[in-house]
Amino acid sequence: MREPYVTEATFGAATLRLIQGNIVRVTADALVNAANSGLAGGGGVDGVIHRAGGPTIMEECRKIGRCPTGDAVITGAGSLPAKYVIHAVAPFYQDGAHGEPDLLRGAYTASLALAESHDVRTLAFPSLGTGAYRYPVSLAATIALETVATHLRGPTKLVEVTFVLFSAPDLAAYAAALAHVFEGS
Ligand code: AR6
Repeated sequence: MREPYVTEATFGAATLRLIQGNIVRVTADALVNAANSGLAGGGGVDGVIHRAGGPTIMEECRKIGRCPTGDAVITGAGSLPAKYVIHAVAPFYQDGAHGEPDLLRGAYTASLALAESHDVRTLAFPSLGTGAYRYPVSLAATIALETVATHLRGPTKLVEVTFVLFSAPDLAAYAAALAHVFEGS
């Protein structure tokens, strides 16, 4: 039997969608970066966002300094077609017994709070934590989608939240998780 596969869900006036692609090719009010707590730049999403957005994003990151794991900070978006970059710090996954679920949830919750306080209407997330930080994608997908769905069920200025998944297997994992999140609603 095929896994249920859902790539779009509506919550009141807001839409949550899943797409496969490169986050810097997405136009949104804010893009979320998969950052580290030193806001020091790196590979993966972080590398691509700083390369595409230019040096002003790093200048702003240096002024902010640090961001604890499980939290997020906001900067401008340089030359990217967005107003803001929200730098969210996922945990490095050890075994799941070191607070990883709460920290991953915190990275999403903090990003959503910054989006609301900056009047963001359209927001794009990558799959935080599931690259260099090795969070298992199906576990991360459930936390990511439950956190965003819970947020969108409450009062929100957001009208569209897009998860930009880099690979087809990651998109499939998120689509299966979204079907389960929706079933439980
Ligand atoms: N667009 C969308 N998703 C992408 C892209 C892209 N252009 N590039 C990679 N991914 P990662 P993390 C996917 O490693 O695990 C950095 O060095 C990737 O396949 O970017 O939170 C930072 O500086 C994976 O599914 O973030 C930190 O030190 C997901 O995005 C550390 O890595 C996240 O992978 C953060 O690690």
